[in-house]
Amino acid sequence: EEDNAFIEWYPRGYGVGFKVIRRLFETQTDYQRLEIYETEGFGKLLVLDGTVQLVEVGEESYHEVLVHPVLLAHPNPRRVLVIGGGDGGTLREVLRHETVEKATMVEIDDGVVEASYLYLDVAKELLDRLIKKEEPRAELIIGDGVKYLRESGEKFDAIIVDSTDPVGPAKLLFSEDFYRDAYEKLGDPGIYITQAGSVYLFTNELIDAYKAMKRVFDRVYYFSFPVIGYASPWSFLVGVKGDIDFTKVDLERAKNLDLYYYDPERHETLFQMPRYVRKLL
Ligand code: AG3
Repeated sequence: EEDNAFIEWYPRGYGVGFKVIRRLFETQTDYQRLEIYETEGFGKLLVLDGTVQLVEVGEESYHEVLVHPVLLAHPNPRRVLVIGGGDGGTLREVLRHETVEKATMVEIDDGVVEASYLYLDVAKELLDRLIKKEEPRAELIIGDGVKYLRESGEKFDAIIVDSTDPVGPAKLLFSEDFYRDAYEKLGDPGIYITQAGSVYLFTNELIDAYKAMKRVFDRVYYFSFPVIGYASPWSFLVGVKGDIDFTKVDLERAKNLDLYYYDPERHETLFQMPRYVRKLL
């Protein structure tokens, strides 16, 4: 690796890198190796097991796109479950929806929550309130999302999976069994979204996840977006229970959100997918 740079290496030697000023923190949590860097131009960088999770400047290019399209496609999302997302960015976006009465975030690694609270300007105040149990509309559960979903007696209008890559430890979150548990715990109508990896570099994983979701959900959609810090384009998969048309979003509710990357008035532009990938889906 080059001096003063952090590079994430993807398969076949494809790299995504940031010039860094210094490493601010590193630790081995119970689940993964966690590092935080100060970058030259993008604020702080959170890395888990060598993979970029976010940079402060541009994290909205991921969090807005993961959250708002599905919540604006659902007619009235009140109960939301977030699996993963320990930095708090996803939950922060969820709570911007006034329809949401209660959001639950299940993060397996409290080391991610703690380091994000201490070092990142992503959702500091929210994480503080969650840790102190002072956030009226949300709760944080430190635990295994797979187990939580299987055992939960609740139903959710939306389930949002903000995991690490569809390879390695998060692999279970991309299995047909997990999708079946999610389908069962969704209300009717209900909507599910997961990030699904780099279109070019994890194409096979994207296709496998899409096919597994097709066996479970009533409708499945794919889309992609260029996320700052990830090998672009990045893919997302949406599963629907019941009757939701994910090609349409509520533009009235969107007006209250003041978005920076995701453009609800151009929702149709999300569905961009390279032709060779579309043909495999
Ligand atoms: N979760 C998605 C991380 C996937 C990135 N993969 C990679 N860089 N190889 C991000 C957490 C942000 N809330």
